[in-house]
Amino acid sequence: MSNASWSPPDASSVGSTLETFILEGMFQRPAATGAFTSLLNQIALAAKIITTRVRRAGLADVLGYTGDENVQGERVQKLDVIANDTLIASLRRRGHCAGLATEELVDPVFFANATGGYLVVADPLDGSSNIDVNISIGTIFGILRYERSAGPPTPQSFLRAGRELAAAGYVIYGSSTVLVLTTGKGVHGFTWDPSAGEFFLSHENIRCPEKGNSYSINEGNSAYYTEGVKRWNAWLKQPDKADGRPYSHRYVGSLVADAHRTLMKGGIFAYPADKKSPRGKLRLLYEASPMAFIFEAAGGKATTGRERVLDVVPEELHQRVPLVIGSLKDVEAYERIVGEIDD
Ligand code: AFP
Repeated sequence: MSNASWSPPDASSVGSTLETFILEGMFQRPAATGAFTSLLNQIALAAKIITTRVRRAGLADVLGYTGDENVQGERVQKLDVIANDTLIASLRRRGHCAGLATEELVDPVFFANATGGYLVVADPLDGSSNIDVNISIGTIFGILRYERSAGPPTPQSFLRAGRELAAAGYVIYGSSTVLVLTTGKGVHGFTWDPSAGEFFLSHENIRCPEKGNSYSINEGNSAYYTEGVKRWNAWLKQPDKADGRPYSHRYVGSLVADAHRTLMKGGIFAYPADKKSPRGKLRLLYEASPMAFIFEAAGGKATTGRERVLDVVPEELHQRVPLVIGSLKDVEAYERIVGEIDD
């Protein structure tokens, strides 16, 4: 069926590129040196290279496992290594990034020649187990300021609560490649145009709807749920027309994909602590904190079930944490129902 109100976009109009958008933001702050803009551009460059590799994965002998295990004890995919190496190579340039900690590295890498005051945390390729079956995967990152007068950074320099992030974002390699970015005020999405070789602003000022109608959790773990999570899970499925229940269930198993849908359409994503993973499964530094930062900046909410995710101070680099993110009202309902039972 044709849509009579649609007309083709003006072929002469050129949208704002990611670089222009960042630069314009910088010019509004006269004291800015350009280092932050340049660092974001290096992350965008890594995203461009990774998306190209992901798109050609079936043709370039980069699918499958390397035979190694990462620090989490998970089997490493070849694309995990490529994404990790790409981030290191990109951030090493220009000297703005003093150190990088990722899910794939036992210890952070430090860039000895760097003069800039930023540290980056990242999950270079989130959702690896979905790579071979063409399901959306992504890159998650967070940027921390580092005071150079404190001396060279150490692994402890990364152990900071998410509320201290200067910026966070993710790239989703899905039906299109979209980079979502925030510096804490306003969340913006940029879509990769392969013909122009640029990310263009496509989703300005993303707001997470106040309430949604879908929930996202690994239901296969339900035997391990705490009593509180079981009660919440059952509540979501109880019909209540006025409240929009039952909610639909959506679960991809790539955090970036589940979070992106939740951010855009509303609803809730939960990977709670359970009897199998008493501290949760997702990593605080590389997954939970950046996502929590993005959701809060978009008007949503992020909790461990007991406290605000952005207030959790990491004790170790690869620490795991329960993560519940989504629409404000949906996360509040989770806290209320799960909080009724002390388990
Ligand atoms: P992989 O990178 O090993 O695929 O893990 C993905 C992930 O860290 C996160 O992206 C998902 O939300 C979560 O794990 C899925 O975990 P389950 O397979 O236990 O549901």
